[in-house]
Amino acid sequence: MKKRLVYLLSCLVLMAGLVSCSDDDSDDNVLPLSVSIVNGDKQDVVLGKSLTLEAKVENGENARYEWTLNGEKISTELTYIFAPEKTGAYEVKFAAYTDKDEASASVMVNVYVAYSAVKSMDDIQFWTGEGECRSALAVQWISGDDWESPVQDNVHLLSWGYRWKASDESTGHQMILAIAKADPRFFVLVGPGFSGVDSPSIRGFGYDANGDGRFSIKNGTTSVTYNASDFVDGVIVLSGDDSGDGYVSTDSGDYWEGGWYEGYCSYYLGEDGKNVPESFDYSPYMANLRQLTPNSWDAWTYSSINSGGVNTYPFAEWMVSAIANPN
Ligand SMILES: [Ca+2]
Repeated sequence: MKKRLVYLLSCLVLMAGLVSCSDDDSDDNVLPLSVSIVNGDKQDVVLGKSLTLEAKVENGENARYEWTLNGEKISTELTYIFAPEKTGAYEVKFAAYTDKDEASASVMVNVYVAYSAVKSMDDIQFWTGEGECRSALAVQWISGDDWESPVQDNVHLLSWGYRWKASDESTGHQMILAIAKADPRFFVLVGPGFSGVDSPSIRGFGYDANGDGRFSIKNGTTSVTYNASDFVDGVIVLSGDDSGDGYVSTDSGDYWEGGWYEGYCSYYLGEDGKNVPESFDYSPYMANLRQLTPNSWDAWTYSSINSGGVNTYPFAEWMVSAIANPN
């Protein structure tokens, strides 16, 4: 392949000089077949919608095309419209064959549930807690590489409702713990804060987005793995040297974000009110020092760099509801 590439490059150089390529070794003279899938190797689609996958083929004269889904042949066209019926991660592969050559490219398509849009607190479907006051928690995960201007399909800003009594003096941290306990899909890593274990910090958020009951994160450096059953009431309290950095979800259909030095969960507060705030401001408090107020909105995002200048804001206009409590 390398040899062929070098030959190709030298041909191009020669052609630029208006000198034609030699026909001496005709087999190697054919430009290599290559294929790619438009929009890249990881794409998301909401369950209920379809995703048009388009392949690009170069030097594929008379080539035969084949799309496969998890190994099964599904189409022989250049374009394949994928209309999944279940959530999950699907490997869709495109291959082109000529008499002498073949090439393929694949895309991992994550199919997630169609969450309901949230414009006001009444739109939130998951509720826990008791009392006359209501607050909302929202956590944002972004899939794909573009965090600054992601497309809506890659923004997952899920929200939960929390009821509390005014006499409880509930904090933002208590709201997170209560929701983690109540929602079997929601997972939280907690670590010590800036003044030790008495001031907890949030180190990570996870969500069993494909709803298969499995959730697992693995640390690429230490190989430490936490499974759903390791979380107690939805929470793992980190100790020792484990900062929460370096974990990734082992299930590409789930959401995970976490860390402390390499990136961190950042905390935003919106204006109190029944409707989703139009914008959120960076919280001046750690969650355990943030006193909830009636109709308050707390939002968390993940920022890749530990710097006040580079933060990922909540895309409030795209807020959706976490899946309602299981029966
Ligand atoms: Ca899962």
